[in-house]
Amino acid sequence: MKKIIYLIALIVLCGCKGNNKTSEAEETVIEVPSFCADSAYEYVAKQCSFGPRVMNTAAHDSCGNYIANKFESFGAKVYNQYADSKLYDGTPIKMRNIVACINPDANVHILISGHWDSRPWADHDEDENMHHTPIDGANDGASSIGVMLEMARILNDDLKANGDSAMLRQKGLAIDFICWDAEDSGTPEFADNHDMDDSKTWCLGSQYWAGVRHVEGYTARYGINLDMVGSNKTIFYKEGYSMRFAPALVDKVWSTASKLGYTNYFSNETCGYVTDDHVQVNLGGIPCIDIIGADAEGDGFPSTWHTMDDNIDNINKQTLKAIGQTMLTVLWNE
Ligand code: AHN
Ligand code: ZN
Repeated sequence: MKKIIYLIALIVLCGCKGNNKTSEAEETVIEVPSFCADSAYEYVAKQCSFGPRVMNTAAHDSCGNYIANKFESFGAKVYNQYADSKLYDGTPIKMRNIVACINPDANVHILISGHWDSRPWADHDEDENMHHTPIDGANDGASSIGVMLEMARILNDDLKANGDSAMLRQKGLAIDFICWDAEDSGTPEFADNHDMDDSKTWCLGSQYWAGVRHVEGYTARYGINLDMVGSNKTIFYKEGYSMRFAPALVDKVWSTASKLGYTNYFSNETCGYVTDDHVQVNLGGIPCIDIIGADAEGDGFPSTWHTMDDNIDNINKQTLKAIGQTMLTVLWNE
């Protein structure tokens, strides 16, 4: 397997007088597996093939089963959190958070998350006739899960192939991949009351989880939430709540990306505060950042955001690679 060699420490100087060895070089080379963007892309396409993942639909239920089964096929212990909630207008919804844990018996847990639902309304589409039509959410939803599935595949391969020297066993780490439901349920732009403070209408799955964990007493060292990590022409700014709650983790991720050469994706500029699932994880007491795609050529979210164009045609493998390789490198250097 092709490995990426990542040099973390180079030189340790020894300046003892009277020692004719005036310097000593010490190298630590960490080999990080290669993230396969083709594989992640297939997982994104597969999720989209079910149709929009809108709560209370057959497509949603089938795709939920696909995601849970796929994680299980990668050796994960899967927890399902089923819960009832309500949309902004009172419509009852059935939610399912899917938590997939790799190497579950380890002492220290790290949480990686993203939402798997897709927006029920293309309310940002330029064609007003589409505003009530659900979207595929290839980027907004499926991309994060695609990256997480590929990470799980690689972590499981490492556990199977490398015994006690597998990365997670060496470090005593468990990775919990949490797939949030009902993130994109927030009050649509066409609703009469969309101007009021509607932050509580988004992120319903993670709000539920912040109150009731999948395992009682669950905690993690930190969390990284992924959102819209697969589109063309995208850029990742340092997000406001992430900087407030976990600035050192933001630095760790962004400097890892920079060492890998992904400075065109990971900008050192900050952006505003985004209401997203990481906020709920932070409120639940676990420091968590959000890696959320923005439009590299304009202001705000990617141009396909909450439009009918958020489909598989606008998914970019290089973007998936930049995120996936950065994530693996962060874990392998934990
Ligand atoms: C708000 O627009 C309030 N939050 C954006 C979070 C989001 C929506 N991420 C993806 N879709
Ligand atoms: Zn969205």
